[in-house]
Amino acid sequence: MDQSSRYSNLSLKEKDLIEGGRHVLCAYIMKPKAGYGYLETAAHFAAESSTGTNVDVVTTDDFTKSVDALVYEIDEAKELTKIAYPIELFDRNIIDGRAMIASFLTLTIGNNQGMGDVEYGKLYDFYMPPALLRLFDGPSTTIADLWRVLGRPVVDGGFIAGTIIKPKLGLRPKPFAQACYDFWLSGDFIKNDEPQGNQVFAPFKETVLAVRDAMVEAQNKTGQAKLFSFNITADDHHEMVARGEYILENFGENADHVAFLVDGYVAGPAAVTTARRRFPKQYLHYHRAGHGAVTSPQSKRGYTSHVLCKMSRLQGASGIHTGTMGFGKMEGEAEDRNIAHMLTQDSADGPYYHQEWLGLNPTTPIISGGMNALRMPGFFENLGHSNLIMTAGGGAFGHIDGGAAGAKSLRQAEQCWRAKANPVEFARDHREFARAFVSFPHDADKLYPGWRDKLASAVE
Ligand code: CAP
Ligand code: MG
Repeated sequence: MDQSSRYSNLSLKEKDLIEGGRHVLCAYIMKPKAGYGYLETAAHFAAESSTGTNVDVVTTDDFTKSVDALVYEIDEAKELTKIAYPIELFDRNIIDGRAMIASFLTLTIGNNQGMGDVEYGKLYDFYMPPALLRLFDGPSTTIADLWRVLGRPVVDGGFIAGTIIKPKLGLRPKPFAQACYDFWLSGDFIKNDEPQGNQVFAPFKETVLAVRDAMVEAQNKTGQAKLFSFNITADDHHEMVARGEYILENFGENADHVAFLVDGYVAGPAAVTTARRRFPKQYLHYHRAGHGAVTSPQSKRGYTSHVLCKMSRLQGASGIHTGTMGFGKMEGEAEDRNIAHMLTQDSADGPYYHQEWLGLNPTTPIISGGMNALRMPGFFENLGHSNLIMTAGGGAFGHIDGGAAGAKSLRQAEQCWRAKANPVEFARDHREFARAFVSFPHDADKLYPGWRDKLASAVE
């Protein structure tokens, strides 16, 4: 059945839809299966994403039609479909009238993902009008709160040097806390790796207490504040709350040095909002493990990393992993810096839509995945600033002189970029940075050919 007469209106102008402020706009790359017309399939896609199904139903009335999603632009050659969703379609809480990402996903990227006439459809960008944007929680705690704890300026407070305790799993509480202490001798921020929680060999409560003690020790030793991001992810929100409360009770005066990490892709939007609403004073660290299944450029379904990050700011993540923009081990490219800009700026351009955030708090880009000191100068050069959290697990604990030296090497690498220094020259009088060259020789050869001769004595 061709539904294009009802679910498309190609005379609608995007500018007018934005000025009207009553629609969420979505840009998809969509391809029909062989034998199906482009507009016809796009209209079916819009129907299934809003008021319709594959046949007319007798219960439809005039009001129903006023909330149809409409295809307003197509470009078959580019496989581009743009759809306008009336904001009335999106579910609101009965407790406070607020909007939710679960509903946004169910509509814009729900049943349309499995339709028989669609080869693929992937959400590349969306525009959120002010009337709906203001109903999202947004972040309540930001990097400025972490900078305040660290005793830094709350604007442009600079680079937060972080790590992930490695090995990913398999440390008992004592060696785990010892690794924390070592890194904290020079670093600022440590996070649980995404699968770490309450394993039998590292019981949660025992580990929390050991980390607490290590933090106190490291703070006493260095005279500096230290930060830890605890994984509180669970299927059951009571479990998440129990973990969060246990941490806060036991950290006492250092409770504001603690962030809560949520595996927000696998545990879903409900887990993110549980943390956002139940612990609004804690920095909410969104780890996105698993996202590649839908966001990878190789995946033709789902949505992109840009979309994931934008949703996380609406939901209220204080920080989210944004990838390493091609400088680390995970998929990504230099242009992904635009994702970071969308998270931090009040007015930013996405691939298809400009977004005004209307003063909604920013979300920190958390840079992670195969980073080490050698890869950092290039990374910062590409992004243009270092007001962010970077976590380097292998990059810190893979340093041949251990976690403390690894942490120092990360800090030095950022200083090298800020000083606009040549990294090989800089390494001559920054020992931990120099020793990163011998720790990661494969990277060193690739990024700084000729370093072996120039640094021969500095790296001994
Ligand atoms: C990094 C990491 C992070 C990834 C996730 C890991 O460790 O802890 O989970 O950064 O990817 O387990 O791989 P390394 P993303 O520093 O040792 O690589 O940040 O892209 O979501
Ligand atoms: Mg990890």
